[in-house]
Amino acid sequence: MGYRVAVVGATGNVGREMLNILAERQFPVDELAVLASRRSLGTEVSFGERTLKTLDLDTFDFTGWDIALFAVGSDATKIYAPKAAKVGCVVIDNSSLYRYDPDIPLIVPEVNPEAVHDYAKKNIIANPNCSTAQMVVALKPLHDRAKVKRVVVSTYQSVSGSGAKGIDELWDQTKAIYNPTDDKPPKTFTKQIAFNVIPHIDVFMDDGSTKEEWKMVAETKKIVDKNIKVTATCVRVPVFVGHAESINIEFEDFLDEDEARDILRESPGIMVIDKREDGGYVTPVECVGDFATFISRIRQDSTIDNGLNLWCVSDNLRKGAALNAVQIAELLGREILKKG
Ligand code: 11C
Repeated sequence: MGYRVAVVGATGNVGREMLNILAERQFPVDELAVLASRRSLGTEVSFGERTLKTLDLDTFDFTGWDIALFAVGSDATKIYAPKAAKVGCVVIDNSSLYRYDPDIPLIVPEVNPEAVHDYAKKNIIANPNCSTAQMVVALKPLHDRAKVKRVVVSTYQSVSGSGAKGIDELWDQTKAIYNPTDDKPPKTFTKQIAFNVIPHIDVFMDDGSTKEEWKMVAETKKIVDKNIKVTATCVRVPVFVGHAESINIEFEDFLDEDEARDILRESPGIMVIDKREDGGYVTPVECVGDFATFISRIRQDSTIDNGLNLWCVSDNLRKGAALNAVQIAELLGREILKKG
């Protein structure tokens, strides 16, 4: 016996990836409902070999459904997630709405799987922001060995983090560069994204950081350890899919770069590609469609006592969103629901 699973926001980039990943990982699905807003109603989506028609989220009754994977914005989540949770369907939510609620676990299965046992307080589990997810996968095994004190991270985030409209804007502006009569002013981003980089993701906060940067701080504390200090600069780059991060870590104890490489090699969800030669590292285009978080450029930071630098790349639509959500569903199934 398997699960009755609903995917909410099935026509979006993340919703479609959720369906791909459920099929690829052969999640034990007995019945699948693909839900969308009225605007996208009837749109067809693929699930393995099958093509499914989307149903109306507004009128859908979640009674009797085991798990709902939500991939819609916070506004829609606020309306529909409590409806599902109330009738016993466990919500795994990809929006930022519930991430900082102390009664709702925020889970990266490689890092804090034990938090799944707190799901029942609200019947909702939150999925982290993409830039946090890949970073904490890398931090956790190193933290277990040498205790992370402080992290300085700079991100290089692809336009797919802003959804399909971000992808379209990069595509249209890139074409327009070669055709100056075809002006494509910024709409989704605040400045030109083609052939440019923009140090601004999400809204500005009072202290001068952006919300994306704040999320990396707050979510790392909630998922890994509240004592870890994080300072982040988040930057949008003209890449379609795949977020990259330059991570500088200061530890309590000394950790040699070779030992760090060995630890990361043995850790779940991580693929180390770290040869000190041309091309001996991973870039975003190479990680697209993959499940792993790739780590390269592992090296000592000789400017502090116990410091390491590394380069971390992952598919933001997968580990950063859909894959992590499906892994949470697998964890929930294994530990709690036990049907599959
Ligand atoms: C981006 N990280 O790359 C964002 C997208 O809080 O789930 C995901 C926003 C979130 O633009």
